[in-house]
Amino acid sequence: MVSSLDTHVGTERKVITDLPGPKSQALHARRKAVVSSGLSVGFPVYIDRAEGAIVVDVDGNQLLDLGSGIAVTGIGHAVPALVEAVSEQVARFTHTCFMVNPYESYVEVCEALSDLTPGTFAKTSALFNSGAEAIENAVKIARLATGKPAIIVFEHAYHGRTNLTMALTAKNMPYKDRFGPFAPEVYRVPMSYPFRDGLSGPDAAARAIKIIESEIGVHNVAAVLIEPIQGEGGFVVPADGFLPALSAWTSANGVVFIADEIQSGFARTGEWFAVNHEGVVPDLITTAKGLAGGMPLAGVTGRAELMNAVHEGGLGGTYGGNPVAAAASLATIQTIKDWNLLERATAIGETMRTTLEHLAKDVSIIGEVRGRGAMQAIELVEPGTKTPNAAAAKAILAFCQQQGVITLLCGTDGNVLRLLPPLIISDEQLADGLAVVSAGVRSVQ
Ligand code: PLZ
Repeated sequence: MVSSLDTHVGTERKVITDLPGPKSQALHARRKAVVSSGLSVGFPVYIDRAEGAIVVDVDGNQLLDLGSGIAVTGIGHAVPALVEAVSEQVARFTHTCFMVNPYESYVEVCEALSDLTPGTFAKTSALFNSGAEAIENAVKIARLATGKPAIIVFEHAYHGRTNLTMALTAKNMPYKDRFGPFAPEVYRVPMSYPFRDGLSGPDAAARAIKIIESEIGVHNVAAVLIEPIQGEGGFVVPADGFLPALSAWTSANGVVFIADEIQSGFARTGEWFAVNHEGVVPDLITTAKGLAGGMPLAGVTGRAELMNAVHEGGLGGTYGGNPVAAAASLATIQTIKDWNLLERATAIGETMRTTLEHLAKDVSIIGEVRGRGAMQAIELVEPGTKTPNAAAAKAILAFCQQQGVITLLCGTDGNVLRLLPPLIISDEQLADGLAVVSAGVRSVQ
């Protein structure tokens, strides 16, 4: 279907120019004249095409993708099933607005979400365009359904860049600085961060709950909103028992438990959702990113009595659940099942973990290796301390970029290097990528 384009891409990393190459540099000069400088520049290498785990730039360099466009192209780039589904849908129709004229694929995506999310109770979904929009809607639904205003969020949280989601996001720079005033009735409590607080999961939960009860008041709280594994905030995996204790407290107190699975969901951690690792069943789950393999789609899924508490017309948007994005999502879900990508994510995680832990033993700037499945990170510290070392993280990232390996940073202190490879990455590609990351760490050490 895409045969008119020469899209064939090799499977190997191959750097043939300095990075960025001359064509990328020329494009970057054009960009500067017309694109707002408010958008950050991670790596100004302009992309021409991509396949599997390889991204090809306009100068013909083949880069190995260990970032998946921030956990979006989880099934890999240009997967044939997705290309076909999207192409066919574009030819059939691109848009009606689901609220004007509905179509089957929207319903099918919601059926799949009911089926894949934890919980055997009746569930319904609503679809949107971006993660932030899904979060906004989850908060709207929780407030309406409970009749209460307060939303509890956590230290290091990231939930988006719209006005409400900026309020929910923890980190000031670059997300919030001078963009206020922010939405009210958002309260932040400490996260479980075992590397830094040394607390057990239940103890960290008791600390957060005590603050909620004494400083906010249970009868004011609509929802507890949490990333089961924090993404932008530093791949913080809460101590075992933290999520179950919070979830039990919300159930006992008529508070809606919202899991933001936008980054951690959709097979990334070796389960459909990160909450599954601890048997936690949220009342509402937000999804985006890996849900549609690169097409913009997001969802809120949860208990029917909450989702359906909203009056008709209370939820919506022009593009939400767009037919092309819905087709991409159905192809993505089928691909995850057909290719056993849950198992593959677990195996990728084990390989990454073994290599990074081995490396951590040899160097003194890795404070901790953490993550679940194909969502792993190293937290960089000043040698032999726990002091965040953002300079080391930046230097490793730059080293990887020069070698043609795409990695990402995160963390409130910018000192965490995270790896989010596409789940179709081959063993050879993964070994190659990890060798470059290891060399990067050793070059900084
Ligand atoms: N919730 C857990 O990870 C998006 C942000 C990139 P949107 N993370 C990438 C950037 O710098 O803007 C994210 C997330 C979690 C919500 C969001 C927001 O999703 O699709 O970017 O709106």
